[in-house]
Amino acid sequence: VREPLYKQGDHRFPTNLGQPNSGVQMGLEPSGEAACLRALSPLQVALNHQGKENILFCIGGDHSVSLGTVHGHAQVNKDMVLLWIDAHADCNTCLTSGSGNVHGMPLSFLINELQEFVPPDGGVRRAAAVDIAFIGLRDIDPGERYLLEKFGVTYYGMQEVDHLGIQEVVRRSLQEVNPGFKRPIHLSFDIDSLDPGFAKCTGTPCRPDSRCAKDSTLRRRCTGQVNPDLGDPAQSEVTVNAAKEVIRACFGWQRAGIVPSNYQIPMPA
Ligand code: NNH
Ligand code: MN
Ligand code: MN
Ligand code: MN
Repeated sequence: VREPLYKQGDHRFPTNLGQPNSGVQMGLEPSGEAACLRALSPLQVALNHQGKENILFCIGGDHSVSLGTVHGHAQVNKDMVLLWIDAHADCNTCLTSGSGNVHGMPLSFLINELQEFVPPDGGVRRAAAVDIAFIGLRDIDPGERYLLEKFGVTYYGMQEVDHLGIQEVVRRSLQEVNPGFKRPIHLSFDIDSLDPGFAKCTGTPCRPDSRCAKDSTLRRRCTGQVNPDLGDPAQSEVTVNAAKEVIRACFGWQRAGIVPSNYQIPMPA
């Protein structure tokens, strides 16, 4: 838990994560499906103790870790909204999943409206379908597509990102799930939302243009998020660097650099 480097309302940081009690979760490394249980209580404790302006950042994996982080965050901030940045929709139920991988299912347990389709889960806190926006989707399974349409979930695929630009897509997403930008945001970021040119070492890489749509069915059986075992050392370094860039961006880092608050231009003598 640490203070964000940017100011609230900073127009250069359109996700507005600077608002109180927001959290970011990033799926990393192939540690497996039980990780969600370990994420649960620390996240909740940290959110209970953090100052109003802080962001909680959780790195864990695989992406089923979100089951714990979303539950923990929603328990503390019931009005939380959820941004899901991912190539995949991760809302397969145990019965619609073709792979059986839990990291393709976490949202089936976390969306209120889907509860009749999944086994009882012992009281996980959830979000309503209208409180979720997906960004970056490009490989949605048939059952997932059905559920997204049935419950009117907001989603923007890569076509919209290409056409409108990521900033406009984020702005529209937040406008839909969080009009007025008053509610805390939980950002769940899957490394496979990135172009595999920057993040190859993940279980289900998926090129962001539409030509790739079916590629990943071949790789469907892999699990894992940033997984250095899946590429050569050079690819692994590129992937880890991309992950680090995303993490730094969550705390206000920009390629343009940040103007230090008390900066004064050195004057010649
Ligand atoms: N939709 C597929 C499945 O259910 C792939 C999910 N893989 C992911 N999701 N990496 O982020 O198995
Ligand atoms: Mn994914
Ligand atoms: Mn995912
Ligand atoms: Mn994934």
